[in-house]
Amino acid sequence: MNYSLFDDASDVQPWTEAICEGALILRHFSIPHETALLDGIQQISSKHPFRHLRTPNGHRMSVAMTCCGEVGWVSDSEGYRYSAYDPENGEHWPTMPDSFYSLAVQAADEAGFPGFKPDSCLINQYQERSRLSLHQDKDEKNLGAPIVSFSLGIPATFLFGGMQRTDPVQRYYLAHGDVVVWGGPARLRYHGVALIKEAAHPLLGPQRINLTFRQAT
Ligand SMILES: O=C(O)CCC(=O)C(=O)O
Ligand SMILES: [Mn+2]
Repeated sequence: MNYSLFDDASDVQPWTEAICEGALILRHFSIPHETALLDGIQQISSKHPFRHLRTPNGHRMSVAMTCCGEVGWVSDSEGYRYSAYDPENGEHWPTMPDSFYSLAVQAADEAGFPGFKPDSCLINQYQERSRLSLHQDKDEKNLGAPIVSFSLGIPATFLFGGMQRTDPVQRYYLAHGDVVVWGGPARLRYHGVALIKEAAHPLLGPQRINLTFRQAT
């Protein structure tokens, strides 16, 4: 199926926007590859549907999640962790599609992090009024590797803070096709997503999908 919004997606010009040392946004990066990404998400979520996990203290997350890769990120009353198995059905998470892997490696490389070997991709689904509160990604064993985060669908405001939760937060508009990479001195910066506003995307409808690649094991 051809999902592309552009007559010739290879015409789209990407550009880079710095956030701070170790963090940047690759604008439009994934637009030429949107068909492969959307096909992959469809295949993964048909067998491992998006679900609203509970935080360790019992709150239902407003973002729905699924995963692919060697391990997937899960949360329940026992805490946050990576698991090789989908807790909904006990099956191994699906293999990360080759297209996902190579795009994540390429994005990391362009951001100045060569040799990225993602073994986990968390797929987040946001709808109107979903949000992700400020947090650090610190459940990964390899904090030397960056986080590579793809945005698809309706826009979001990405919140990028400091090393303390109470540090000031910068706000970045993220659109379909944008990729945020943070690593090195920025790897443990607090970040989150502000309340999603009602919108519709021509390919994805009223949702935002975020793919977050990590080197977790
Ligand atoms: O949706 C986003 O842009 C960020 C997602 C995120 O920070 C996470 O899944 O840990
Ligand atoms: Mn995160």
